[in-house]
Amino acid sequence: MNAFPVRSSFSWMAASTIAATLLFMSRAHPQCQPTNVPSFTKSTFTEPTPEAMARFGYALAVGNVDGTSGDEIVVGIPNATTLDGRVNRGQVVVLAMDYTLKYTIDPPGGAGDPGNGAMFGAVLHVADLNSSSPAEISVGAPFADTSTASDAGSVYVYKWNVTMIDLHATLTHLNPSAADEFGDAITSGAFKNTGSQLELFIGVPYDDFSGLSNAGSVTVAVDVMGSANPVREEILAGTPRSPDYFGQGLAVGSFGILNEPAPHLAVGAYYSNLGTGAFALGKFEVKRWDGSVWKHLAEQDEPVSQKEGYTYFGYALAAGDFDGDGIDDLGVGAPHVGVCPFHPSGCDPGVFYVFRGGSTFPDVGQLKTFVSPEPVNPDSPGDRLGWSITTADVNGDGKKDFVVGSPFHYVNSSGGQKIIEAGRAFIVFGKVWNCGNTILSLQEDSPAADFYFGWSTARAAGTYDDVFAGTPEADLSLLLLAAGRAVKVDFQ
Ligand SMILES: [Ca+2]
Ligand SMILES: [Ca+2]
Ligand SMILES: [Ca+2]
Ligand SMILES: [Ca+2]
Repeated sequence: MNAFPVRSSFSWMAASTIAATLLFMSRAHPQCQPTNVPSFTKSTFTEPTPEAMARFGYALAVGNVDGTSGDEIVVGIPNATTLDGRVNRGQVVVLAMDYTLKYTIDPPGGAGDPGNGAMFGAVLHVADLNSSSPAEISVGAPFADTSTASDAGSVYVYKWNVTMIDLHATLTHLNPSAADEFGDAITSGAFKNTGSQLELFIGVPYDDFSGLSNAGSVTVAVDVMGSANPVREEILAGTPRSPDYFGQGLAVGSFGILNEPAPHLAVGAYYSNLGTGAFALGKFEVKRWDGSVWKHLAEQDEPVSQKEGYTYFGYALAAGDFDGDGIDDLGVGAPHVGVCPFHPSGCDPGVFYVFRGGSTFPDVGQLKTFVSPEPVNPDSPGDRLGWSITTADVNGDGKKDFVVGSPFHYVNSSGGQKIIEAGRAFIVFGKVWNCGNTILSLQEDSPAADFYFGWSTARAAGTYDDVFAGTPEADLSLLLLAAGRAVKVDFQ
């Protein structure tokens, strides 16, 4: 995980009422009906008792996690003071859909205590891991200290237990060492399907082994809910190298690779040089469980930016059927494409790619490339499109839409000034593959510099899925700097 950027100055811009803008990129094609862009309302919510510098909204997830039938909103506050008064330890809150507080989850004490500065809640994953409603909450604390190693990282799995949300398991790396950051990414999938139990996949991008510093790995926790101490396995890159940071981006999908039964696991390695000697090209790899080993199927490096390096290709991944052909497609963020000072149109605007699922996946001949539809601001230190990615079907047409965060993007103030690093999120609407895609640009109603809207994104299922985006450095008042907030975009 990258350290949170230090803000250079504090500023508070007047509230802007700029509406979200629609941008169309169209090409003639007989199947290309106009995209239905539904109407939506935005509402903003905060921690019920906000705390300065706590960074509410750094991570978001939505799902039914308790005994009531509806969904809850799960929000990470990785720099929160916990109930025992310890500062900067991290916390997770579970909110009802009306934003009232339902539960507060503090990191555990005792043997599983992650220590201060653990960033408990920096990463969240909500999924029903045991095919028994409700869903479980997995909380990453990538800077947790284990008994033997500082900042090795831990993941805590919580389950609903009649009246409360209880800690079920504390997971660490099989061989924790300092600064591994176990828990920088978390996802799940049914690869072994032992009793309908999902496996939990945990990225360890700064794992060191065999003399390879920061090669990275993925830990698989098998039958997570069947035991408080689940079996753990390790997935390595096809050819582990230093420093690949393998394991930062994770996505599970069924990508249609020829002769390779689904599901498939895509793993990002955003710093990989692929052994070329070039600097940090970035790649993703594709794996599956073949009954005895986690088999390496394919890999793909950053495809189109003249191999400029330092693109962070693979930093974020998400899977879904974008074009509606029944096969999952892979969205890949490369938020640092456009390296200073070589890039003519500004630094680090970022690029978002969609690789089409199919027999030849991943295939640069079946690739869509999206840049920000807003002009890049040459004064900006970088928009970083592709920093966060979530799939959702916000217009209910059966094609997954990608919600792509660009948290360092400027927005325009009502006076026409560019508000640096206020943040935007873009929704790229799914469409038949050869059709042009529609992009919806979202921003906060009251954007301000260095707030980072779009740092995190999440989806709530519905007839039209709703979208959530976090603004973790939002100041709520002069006394509540960087308390953070989040926005729900309710599509109708
Ligand atoms: Ca519920
Ligand atoms: Ca469950
Ligand atoms: Ca598809
Ligand atoms: Ca859609």
